Amino acid sequence: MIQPLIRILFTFLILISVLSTEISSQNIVFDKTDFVTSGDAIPTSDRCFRLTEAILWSGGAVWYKEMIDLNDPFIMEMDVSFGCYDEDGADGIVFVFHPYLTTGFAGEGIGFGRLFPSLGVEMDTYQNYHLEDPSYDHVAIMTHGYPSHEYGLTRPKRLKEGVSNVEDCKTHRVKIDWDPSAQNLQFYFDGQLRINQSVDIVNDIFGGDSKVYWGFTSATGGKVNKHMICLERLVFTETVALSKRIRTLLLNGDPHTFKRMPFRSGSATLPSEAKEELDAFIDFLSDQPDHTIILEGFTDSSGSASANERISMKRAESVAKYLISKGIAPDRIQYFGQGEKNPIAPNDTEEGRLKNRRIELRLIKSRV
Ligand SMILES: [Ca+2]
Ligand SMILES: [Ca+2]
Repeated sequence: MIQPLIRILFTFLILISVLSTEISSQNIVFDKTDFVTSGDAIPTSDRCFRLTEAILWSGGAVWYKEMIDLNDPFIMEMDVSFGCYDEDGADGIVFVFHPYLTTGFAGEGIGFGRLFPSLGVEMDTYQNYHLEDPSYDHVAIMTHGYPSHEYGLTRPKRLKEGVSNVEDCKTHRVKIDWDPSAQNLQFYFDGQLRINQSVDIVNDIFGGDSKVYWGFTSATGGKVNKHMICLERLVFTETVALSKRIRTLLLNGDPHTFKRMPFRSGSATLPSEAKEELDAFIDFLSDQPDHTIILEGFTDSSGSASANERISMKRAESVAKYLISKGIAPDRIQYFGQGEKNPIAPNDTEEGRLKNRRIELRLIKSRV
């Protein structure tokens, strides 16, 4: 009984932190469909993934589908668990930036081995003597998939101060914070700042290319553990250029939900971060003159159905007006208010309601 209560309290605290920064930053509303898995990794809930089961020589990875731009800030928080076996446990989890959606070597490579070029924040739970691993569970920034600390960007240190083992059947909170203006990478474990490293990731690691995927890799070898991650919070500016995946989806007639339209409850004013996202669509929409642009507004279930229909229509209209102000012909755009119909998330949490307050975009090819 106590654990669910703690979980609820924890979720509540996270929500407060998310909501308090909602207006000024780019908190991403996400779920498992925003990620791709490889190897043995599988989603176990909307935002949790099992990277490996506690079996011999297993490897798995979870990657965010879209590339990010390392010239923009990136913050990610998650809960990780390294399983329950200490003495016989291995190998850990690595947070990775890498330009390809691939998984590296298992065992001591922790699914990160041989990924080139790459930067990995290694959370290593097994001591490989020949890699200069210390006896305690440790963290270090590693580059290009070299698992040996001889080549690490930082020296290994304990994941948590005064703690030698984190394979303790518990979840641990991890936060990665990349600040491109200061060129500084921070790693927090259970609230403790453990790595604070200045590094020019774009130039020194990726040869000037700032577009990368990010994700997690994990592996077992001759020793095993069940490795899990649950993503809690993402803040980053999505790649401004519209991804090929979204273009294809739209040209197939599928709807696209805008990621960064956190309309305040009851308001139809276009949030400023929404404009940035819409700007990425302008060129693409201009290039499809034979397609009608359909905008549909949706709300959460708070308030009356008729008021929700009205406000959702106004929100869709705000988006339409913005597109028109950027040069899209008004007669190409149709907008509708669907109110609280078709929720995509439960309406009994603020997080779910925020997801439901959304605008969907569809393209329909006009008859010639
Ligand atoms: Ca190791
Ligand atoms: Ca251990």
